[in-house]
Amino acid sequence: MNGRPVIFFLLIVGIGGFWLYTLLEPGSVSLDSSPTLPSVEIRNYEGEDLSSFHDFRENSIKGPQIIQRDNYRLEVSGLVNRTISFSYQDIIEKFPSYKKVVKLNCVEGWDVIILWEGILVRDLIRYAGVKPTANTIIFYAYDGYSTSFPLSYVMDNPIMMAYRMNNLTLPIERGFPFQLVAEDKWGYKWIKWITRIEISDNDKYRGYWESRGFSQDGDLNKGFFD
Ligand SMILES: Nc1nc2c(c(=O)[nH]1)N[C@H]1C(S)=C(S)[C@@H](COP(=O)(O)O)O[C@H]1N2
Ligand SMILES: [Mo]
Repeated sequence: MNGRPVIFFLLIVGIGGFWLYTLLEPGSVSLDSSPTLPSVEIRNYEGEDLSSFHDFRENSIKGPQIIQRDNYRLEVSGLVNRTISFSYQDIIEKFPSYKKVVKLNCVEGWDVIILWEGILVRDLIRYAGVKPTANTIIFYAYDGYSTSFPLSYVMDNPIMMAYRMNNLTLPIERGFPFQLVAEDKWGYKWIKWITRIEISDNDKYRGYWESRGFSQDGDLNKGFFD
């Protein structure tokens, strides 16, 4: 008997078997899936040294708040043309994202320099549309915290609502899903765990620390008492 067909057969089985092995073997590389690797915190951005998210002192009024990403809604209401209720994904997909290194200064005397990434508050507000009598923006959080600003502060400046810091999704203690990056303002204006934004004509509204004696405008270049 001619041995060549047998050798040929064995060769085909061998190659086919090896091919199947590479497909099924657990360590094999499959090209159609792209597993997500955990992000790493960055500590330098364009030559500038950054603080770590561990460098914050956690002293929130009720401790870290756990917000489930899938149940989360952000409401924008009050003196708007249309009330908004967005999911986490809606916000991230609908609005352009921006990055900036900004320092947070707490009245307790510590500060942190962080690369923030988020959407602009004014993009959100423009989407809702503002009624002519509005002059104030009030932010409310999951822990009952609140703070407010003249509407012009967020409309005339590129003020961010951050969902990432130092290349990480905002950690729970840092305000997941959103923290306001209230540039040029004391830390107590940087509200975390934002759940609702109200457009208002009540320029006398005072938030959590403001109603306990801290300055209403919270400007860094002034003292923190009125
Ligand atoms: N919802 C909420 N946001 C908050 C606070 C808070 O207690 N609750 N504390 C504020 C204060 S006083 C500071 S300095 C900054 C940063 O605080 P952290 O170090 O606790 O993150 O968050 C601000 N945002
Ligand atoms: Mo603070």
